[in-house]
Amino acid sequence: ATNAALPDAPKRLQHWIGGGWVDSADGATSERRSPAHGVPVSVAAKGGAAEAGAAIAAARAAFDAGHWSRSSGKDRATLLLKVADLIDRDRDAIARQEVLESGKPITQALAEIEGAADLWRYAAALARTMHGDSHNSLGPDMLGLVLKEPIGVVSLITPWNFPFLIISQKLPFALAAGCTAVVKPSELTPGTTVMLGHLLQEAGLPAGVCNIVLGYGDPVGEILSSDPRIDMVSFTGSTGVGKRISAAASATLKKVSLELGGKNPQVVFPDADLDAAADAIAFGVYFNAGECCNSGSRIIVHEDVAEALVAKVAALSRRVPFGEPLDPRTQVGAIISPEHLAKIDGYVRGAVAAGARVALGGAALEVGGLGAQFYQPTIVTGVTPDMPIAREEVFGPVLSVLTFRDFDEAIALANGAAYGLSAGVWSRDVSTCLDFARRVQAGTVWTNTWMDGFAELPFGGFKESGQGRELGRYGLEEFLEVKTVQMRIGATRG
Ligand code: TXE
Repeated sequence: ATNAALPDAPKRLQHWIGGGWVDSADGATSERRSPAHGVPVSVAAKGGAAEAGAAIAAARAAFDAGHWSRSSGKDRATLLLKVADLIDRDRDAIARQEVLESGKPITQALAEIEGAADLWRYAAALARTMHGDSHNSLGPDMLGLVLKEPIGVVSLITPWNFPFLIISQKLPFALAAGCTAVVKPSELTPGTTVMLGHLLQEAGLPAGVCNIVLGYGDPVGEILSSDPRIDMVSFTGSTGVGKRISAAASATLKKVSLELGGKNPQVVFPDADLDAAADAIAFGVYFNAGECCNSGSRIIVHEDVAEALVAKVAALSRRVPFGEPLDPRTQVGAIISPEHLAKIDGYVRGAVAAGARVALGGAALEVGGLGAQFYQPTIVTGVTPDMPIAREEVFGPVLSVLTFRDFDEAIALANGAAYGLSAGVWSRDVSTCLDFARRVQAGTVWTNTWMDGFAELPFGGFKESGQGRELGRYGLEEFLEVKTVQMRIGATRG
């Protein structure tokens, strides 16, 4: 029954350059197999320097021509709204492709596509309300204007964990600002970004305003980070690649916006509602199989309630339905690749070797009728702050549990990682929550909740979790330049 739901033939994917759909000049392709089923689900053109160069030239020419970059906010908004409607129309097909390439469960893919459509609508609203500033008190014959202009040609480089959502955190905001773009999706999950390109074309986006080049970080991503015709790079992915992009972009001082990894603490005080906390912790670490920058992978719990909390989380973990991603009952799907599965397992083995204990799971899992690319919901206790599992991004369904005795120790542990993406605090005392929220080094703080997200609220990281913000007004501002105009007025009048 499972295999009957799989496609007969893999989807053929081409680059979108200057308004046309093309293969690579040298005919190179790369095949993607479903991580859950092991069958080919897409065959993508594999771009090189020729395709990257042509796409950058097309985006540059489109920007300089001005038919998009100088269009009205009203016209941009109209187009973005049309795209949102087309995403809704094709939601099922997009979600299916996302499942087949990423291994995530279908219900979560559907929610992701719905959330993405909302971002296109939100960006449309921003396109019509963005404005600069004026200064009328600089003196009797001076007027100052602060104009907001699109920054120019932007590279948008995206990862495999939420392919459609993450491109939708960038592209509609860049387009609302009036930028033109070259998009490079992850080589593991190119399909839904290509589907989006077709929707942009159907909505009437002028040729060259958005271009898509399929391929790997080397060479496509590197060219998109260094070419002098690019004005800004917006990247989501690993901190290591983020640093490389930042270095590559520095030769021409491109603006760089980075959404990188996290090692997000959830701090549970003894007065917390432990049932609510356990529920959110289980969701926060197993959502998207833990392949999530916001994974709440580090539990920092008061020692008085640690045992009770771990027991509650373990009980919930045993009930998490994982397996066939196309089954609407599934909540945890496959791991993205065999290499990544080995990396996750390595963190668990390493922690055990260093003295930690596996309270639940701790091994790969074969799901009947499917491949072996699954990992059990896993809880590791007795973790100390020096262990790699406590400091580095595991990016799997693996929870590390640390304990604390007082507030200051909790803050020190929470802030003890190089990352600073998000953090959670669980307490019934609002001043404990607020005190924690003000002292923790994180771009987002959830209090008595985890991983809610709103188009209106900015998202991004402190420290090595990145720079810049997406979503909210900030998500638009990233793609805007500021121009100051100083006018002497009335001086020529006799
Ligand atoms: O990410 P990469 P990977 C973390 C997570 C995961 C690890 C590796 O810890 O285990 O990263 O995942 C492109 N110049 N996150 O290897 O390599 C690449 O082609 C320009 C966190 O998949 O960062 C892809 O399009 N681009 C994260 C994109 O970068 C380059 C989400 C991301 O790939 C490049 C995913 C280069 N030199 C992984 N090299 C999050 N923050 O949510 C690669 N790329």
